[in-house]
Order: sequence, then structure tokens, then C-alpha cells
Amino acid sequence: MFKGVLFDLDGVLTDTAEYHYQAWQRLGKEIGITIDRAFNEELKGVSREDSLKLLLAHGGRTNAFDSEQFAELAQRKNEYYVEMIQQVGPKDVYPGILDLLKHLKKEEIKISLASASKNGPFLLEKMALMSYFDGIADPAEVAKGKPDPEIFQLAAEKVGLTAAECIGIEDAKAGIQAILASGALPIGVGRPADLGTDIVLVASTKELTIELLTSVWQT
Ligand code: B16
Ligand code: MG
Repeated sequence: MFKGVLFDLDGVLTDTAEYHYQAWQRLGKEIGITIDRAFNEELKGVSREDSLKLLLAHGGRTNAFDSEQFAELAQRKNEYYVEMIQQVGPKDVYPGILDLLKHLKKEEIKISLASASKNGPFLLEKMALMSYFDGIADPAEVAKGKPDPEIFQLAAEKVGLTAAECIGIEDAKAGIQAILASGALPIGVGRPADLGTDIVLVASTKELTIELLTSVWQT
């Protein structure tokens, strides 16, 4: 039986992936770069700085900004994002998540956060989910973000486990690659068109029951 579940946040616990998209779109517009949802899939799970690099490359502006301007752009995007997440509350937790967390707690399965977001702890507090988490991997502590496995390995470590003893849940391509590389067992939330067909996917977090996790672990 798995001993821990490593949760991504944006796009798994709640819909903040949409706010990241809107914040990048707003910043992009200001510097003349248009992004659509297809391109946004490339940004999901990717750190703020790496996302900005991808955005600039997408607009053909890779070397257009010096390091100070780059930092200002990253900060500006975060300000737009932080403005939007002020309203997030317990009502915004995705369907099925609270039940899953409660069941995992009851079964004494460790719960850890493996989010690339530096706003993760703030959001857990806002959604009243903090008390369910036994550990949080701080993205500032990892040298390489998703798709590198480090954040999932750290999340497992934070609860005294190895990644191989855990299930990882993700909505992003980069995140699924990170889970696979960490040795944890992935479950994806999303569409095969975005996430591929080689791992178990659910279309909605409603399907993320402890029974499903157990059956995926046993197959
Ligand atoms: P921040 P996750 C990721 O969170 C988001 O998917 C990604 O869009 C974002 O750029 C990244 O966090 C960094 O977030 O700017 O708030 O530090 O999906 O890994 O929970
Ligand atoms: Mg995500």
C-alpha cells in the first residue's frame, strides 16, 4: 500500500491554474506577446522564472530584457496573480479533494505538497487545508523545478518517505514527468490530449477517491 500522497496545488487542489494563465496573459499583452491556452499548457507546473523565459521565447523576445527588467516582469506577473488569489476560500477547493484528504488522514497516509508555487502555503491557509498537510516542499529549496524530480523527492522526504512509497497527483505535463522521474506513481488530472495516454488520468478531481488510488497502486 502507498504510504503517502504528494499533491500538486495549482490545477489539482483548486483552479488557480486559470489565474496563473490570466496573469501571464495580462503581462504578455503589456509587452506585446499573445498567449493562448495551448501555449499555456507548457507553462503549467513550471516555476515563475522558467515560465517567463518560455513566454519571452514564445514572443521571440529572449534577449529583450536585462536581468533587472526580467526580475521586474516576474514580480509584476506575481502581483497580478496575488491580486486574483485574495478571494480564494474553502469554497474554491476542487470537488472530491476534501473527502480524499479526510480519508487519507483516517488511514494514516501521509499528505505532502509538491507545488512549484511560492504562493502555495498562502493558498492552503486561504482554503483551510493547511491542517491536512503533514509536509510542504518549499520550491525555494530545490535547485531545479519540474520536470526535474527534486520537488517530489523533497515532498516525500518532508514526511519521512521516499518518492517510491508515494502516489503523486498532477495536472501538468512537466509535473507528470517530474513524478515519473522521482519514482512515485503518477495520477494525472486532465485530458489525454494534454497529458498523454501512458498514465492513469481522471477528467475531474471528483474521481480521486481513496478506492481509485488504491486500485491504481495495485495494478
Ligand atoms: P508562483 P503547481 C505552479 O504551481 C503553477 O502551475 C505554475 O503555473 C507557476 O508558474 C508555478 O507554480 C510557480 O508559481 O509564481 O506562484 O511561485 O502547479 O506546481 O502547484
Ligand atoms: Mg499544477
